[in-house]
Amino acid sequence: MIVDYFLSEEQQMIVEVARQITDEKIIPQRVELDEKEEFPSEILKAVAQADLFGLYIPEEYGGFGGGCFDMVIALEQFSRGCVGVATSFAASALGAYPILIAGSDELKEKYLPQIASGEKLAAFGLTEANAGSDASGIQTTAVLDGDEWVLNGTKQWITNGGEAGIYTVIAITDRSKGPRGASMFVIEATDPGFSYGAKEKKLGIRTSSTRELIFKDCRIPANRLVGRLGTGFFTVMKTLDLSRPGIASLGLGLGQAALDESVIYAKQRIQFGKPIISFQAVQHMLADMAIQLESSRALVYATARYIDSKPKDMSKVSSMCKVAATDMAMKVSIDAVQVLAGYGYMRDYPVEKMMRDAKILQIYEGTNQIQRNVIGQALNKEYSRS
Ligand code: COS
Repeated sequence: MIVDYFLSEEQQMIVEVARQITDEKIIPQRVELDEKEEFPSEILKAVAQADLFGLYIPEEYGGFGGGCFDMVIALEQFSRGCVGVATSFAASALGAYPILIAGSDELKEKYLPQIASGEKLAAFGLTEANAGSDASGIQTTAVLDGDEWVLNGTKQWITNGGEAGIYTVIAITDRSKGPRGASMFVIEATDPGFSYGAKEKKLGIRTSSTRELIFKDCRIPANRLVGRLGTGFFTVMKTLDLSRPGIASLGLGLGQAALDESVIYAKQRIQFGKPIISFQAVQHMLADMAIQLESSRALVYATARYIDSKPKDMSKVSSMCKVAATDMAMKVSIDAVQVLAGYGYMRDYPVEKMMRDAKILQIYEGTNQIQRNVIGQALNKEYSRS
């Protein structure tokens, strides 16, 4: 029994719908999707039919009109089944956020309904070969030529690459202006001069698609600029503030699944004539897993609700919940493999996949070291004010 977080009726419904998709579609297919490294198209169709792609999109653009908390509780369910599937869903929101945060009415009207209905997936293009943690070190350029922007460069490790129809991509528009010299654009999959690299082979989340986005004189209309010229870096930072609690919730679902598997196994596994759950060494491991999981859940839920109150600055709290829940997921999934021991190491049980999948949570959307920098710098600022 987990703590009651007093969800509204609507929120309980979101959990229920996402839980059903997870139990009926994701869990039965996750091993095969992982082994074949196959994109979960059929599952995402079911998510679209259940109207969950529009959870965070305003009703005027065909969405449900919810917010960060609604995304968190849906993502938590999906990642209980498979973080790879949940990542494909979350990455569409990540790609849509820049349009939502900074896009013109025209861009919102054109793209958000397609994303809300699940007709098209979105993706977010920031990372490059030499710009990961150092997000402002990107090299991709966009130059205005008449009434078109011309993009050149390569984005790396882009989730939903090759599967999405809509991409929000940051490029340098004036190198001399530092962080104020980058701008955000919407790219469509069919734009001339836009292509993809090969699908990457990954340690975990193998069902998700990760590819390079390659721009060779890619021409797009001038009105695909998202927000004002030179505001791209700021839009990226605000996007990540909004999306990181979603990554935290992937940690919650994975942590819950790892704990569930561990307790069920420990009750069944007999050694020295008793179920291993009766041994204190195992009980203490399970207790620590449960404590870490529930404290992370409390922090992530509180943070998501706070973010929905639209505070002026949310970087610190967003990073805090990302670190807490994803470090927890890594620890809890490693411990789950330990509780299941020899069986846990075999692919017949799901915990080895959970351990492989957990690792990316500490890396993508900003490594947990970068999150600690953000938190540390925010503390430094807060305490200089008082
Ligand atoms: N919201 C609004 N503005 C922000 C912001 C935020 N969350 N974070 C930074 N800014 C602003 C700063 O205030 C600064 O503006 P001023 O010049 O007016 O003060 C500007 O942006 C530059 O900020 P800063 O100097 O802190 O930028 P840095 O280049 O030092 O980088 C980090 C900051 C490391 C935090 C950033 O590069 C980052 O988040 N990196 C990780 C990126 C990431 O998540 N990559 C994973 C791939 S994305 S899936």
